[in-house]
Order: sequence, then structure tokens, then C-alpha cells
Amino acid sequence: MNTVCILGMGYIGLPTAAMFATHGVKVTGVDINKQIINTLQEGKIHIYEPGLSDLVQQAWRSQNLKVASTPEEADAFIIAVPTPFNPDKTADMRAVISATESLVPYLRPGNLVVLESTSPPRTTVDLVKPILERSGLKAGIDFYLAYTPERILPGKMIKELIENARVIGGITPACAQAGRNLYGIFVKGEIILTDSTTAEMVKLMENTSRDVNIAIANEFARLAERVGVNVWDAIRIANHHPRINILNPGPGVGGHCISVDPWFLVEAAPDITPLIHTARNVNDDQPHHVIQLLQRCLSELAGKRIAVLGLSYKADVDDLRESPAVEIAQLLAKAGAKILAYEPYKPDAKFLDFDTVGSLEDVFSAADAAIVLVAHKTFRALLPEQVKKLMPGRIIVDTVNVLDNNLWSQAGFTVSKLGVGYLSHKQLPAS
Ligand code: SAJ
Repeated sequence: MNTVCILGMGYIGLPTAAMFATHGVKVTGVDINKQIINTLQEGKIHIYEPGLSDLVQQAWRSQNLKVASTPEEADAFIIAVPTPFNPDKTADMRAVISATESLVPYLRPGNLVVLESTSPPRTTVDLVKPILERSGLKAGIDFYLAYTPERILPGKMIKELIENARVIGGITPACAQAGRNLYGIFVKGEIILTDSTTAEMVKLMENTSRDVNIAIANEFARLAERVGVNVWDAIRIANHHPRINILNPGPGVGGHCISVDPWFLVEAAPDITPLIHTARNVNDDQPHHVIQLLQRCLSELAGKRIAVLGLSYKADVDDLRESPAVEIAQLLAKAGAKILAYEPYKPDAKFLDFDTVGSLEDVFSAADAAIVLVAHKTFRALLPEQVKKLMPGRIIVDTVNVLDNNLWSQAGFTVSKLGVGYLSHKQLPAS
């Protein structure tokens, strides 16, 4: 495989394109968004991900990468476009459909087409295959067709792209093998071949399993608050058990994967997925739980000036999609609080319903209270003496367990932590 055309230059398509280009493959990166194409052509990238900028620079220097607004002929096509959900939580497959349609005129016998977008079970055979066959070519006979889910973790993408095990599901064994020939160019992790529907399920099962496990951690946090226990201590102790690995509670589950993918399984079979559905609801409800926590500390939200620390969906990434932190800031603003929010990885992000600032100094400057919503490095490093000089108020709420309660209490702050019961929270009166 000497040439690859990748549709979608987002969080997955761009690093994949750069990876192939730096491994000697001629790559055309396609995106329908002109702004993304312009940014890339200027030698910049539109995504923050450690190491990605260097990798893309290397790809440009290799002269194997080019970007364009429309596809062109290639040995292999990779579809890496978003699959968000509709307001009714059903999968929005419009981008997959139009990307697949756009490559039909360029499809030639012997080509390989790979879908990477997270998709409901059977998408490759029931949706993508019939569209591609409009070319007059037969999938599995005239061209190869496969599904390979991306499983890289934002924040560690480059390493995981190379080292993670890769699942490749073909609509025939030969299609899976063709996928192996392509991804074997840079993947060092094990390549596991299967059929396309199994590969789709594997991806959805992984993210759903994580969602359900986070939901139980969030429920444990609520229980701990009720019975007067510190859930973070309890989880640490429980995880000493050789077969237990409880995840962390937090302000909710965000991002474009874990908070979305379980719905694809619920959509596929609503009558037999009550656990998945409930876990989604528990995690979706967590921002409201955080609001209650704040309400207990401040008694009244209306008129209070609150410094919101972090807006991204998780620590040390710049991605604000489906972020519970953004939802919490919006809910607080709706309750009449005056919000100043600071997101160190996207200091220029603007929102309609609350204000943002570009520095720690500004976010604390007039606040009655602060709330940490994301465990960014900057917030982990906060010291009470520093914040004392910046913030007039002395209330701080920690939803991600980054503050040392003793240290902050000794410095004169009232610290409230998600998952820590009032009985073990001497400074807080019971609500
Ligand atoms: N979260 C918790 N508690 C935890 C772990 C995470 O509340 O113990 C929250 C995070 O703060 C965040 C959300 O869950 O809001 C999701 O974060 P994450 O780090 O668990 O996952 P993502 O969405 O960044 O990436 C996931 C990964 N999937 C799994 O770990 C099974 C990644 O490997 C996938 O490639 C990615 O989804 C994807 O693209 O599907």
C-alpha cells in the first residue's frame, strides 16, 4: 500500500495521516472544513495533543503528506469522521454517509476501504457496503472492506496509536488481512483480526464497560457523602483487593466517546440494555449532583461570584466536547451565580451564558468561592497561600480530588470534596 486517502482530519484522522506519512506512505488528508485545511496548510494544527504538532511537522518534512477538500484515488481509503448522537440519543451517521459517498467515484478494483469512526453494530455491512457498491464494484470481491476502531486515549494518542493492540474486522477474512497489511506499517501492538461487526461491538463494549464502571464510582461517591465516608480513601483501600479496580468518581463523564458510545448499544436493543441505560443516566446526572454540593457550601447560589477551574472534559486535554465542566458552569449561571471560568488549555474559549478569563489571577480576582472541575496539572499545583492572595472568598470545592484537605483547611479555607461525607467533613454543617 503506497497511497492512502484519509477522510476527516480530526482527532483521529490527523494523527493517523501523520503516522502513515512518516512511515513512507503518500497520504492525502481530506476535510470538508476549509478552515481546518487552511490551518494545516499554514503548518499549524487545530488540536492540542502532546507530540502531535511535532509529528505533523515531521510528516510535512517527509513530503508524503498533503491536504485537500475532496478525496482522490489511492490504494486505501480510511474514513475517520465524527459520529455524534442526535437529541434523541440515536447515532448521527450523516458524516459517515457523506464521507463514504464522496469516495465512491474514486474507488478502484483492489482498493481497501476502512471505517474507523465509532459506529453502531452492523454499520460496515449494512450502511457503508451498499453505498460503496454503487460504484459497480462488489465489496469483498472487487475491493476490500474493513472496520477498525480507534482506541487511543486523548492525551496519550501518539504512543497508543503505535503501541495499542489493534482490532481489524473484515467483511471477509481477506479484507481483514488487507487491513493488517495497511496498519502493520506503523502499529507495533498486536493486530487481532476478526469480522467487521465483532470489531464494531468490541469498541462499543470497551467504552460502555468504562462508562458503567465510572457510574458505580459516582454512585459510591454519593453513598459516601450520605454515610460519612471519604470515597477516595475507600476506593484506594478497596483497590488493594487483587480483583478489584474501582475507577474515580468525578463531575461527570464527558468527551465524544464514553458519553456517546453506550447510546449506540441502547439504540441497537433498548429492551435488553437497562444497565447500560441507567449507567448513562447516573453519569449524566453527576453535574446536578455537583450543583447540590455547591449549594450546600454556599447556601444560596444566586449572586455568588464563583471561580470555575477547568472546562475541558478531562485533565490535560483541550477538548470541550460533551464536557460536564461546561455544563456545570452553565447550570451555575442559570442559578444566578456570577461565573468566571478559566480553562488553561483553551483560554480563549467563549460561551454565551458565562464569562471566561485567560489566567489564574483573573479567575480568582473577585470570587466568593472556587470550584475545581478538572484535574489539570495547573490546578494540582495550586497552593492555599497563593490562592489566599488572589481570592477574597475562602470556600473551595474539589470535584476531582486534587486538593489536600488538611493543607487547605489549615490555611483557613472551607474545603468541600465530592465523595466526602459531612460526618468526616468537620468544617461543613450538615445540610
Ligand atoms: N472519567 C471519570 N472517572 C474515571 C475515568 C474517567 O470520571 O475514573 C471521566 C473523564 O474525566 C472523562 C470521561 O470519563 O470525562 C472519559 O475519559 P476517559 O479518559 O475515560 O476516556 P476518553 O473518552 O478520553 O477515551 C476513551 C478511551 N476508552 C477507554 O478507555 C475504554 C480511549 O481508549 C478510546 O479511544 C476513546 O474513549 C475513544 O475515542 O473512544
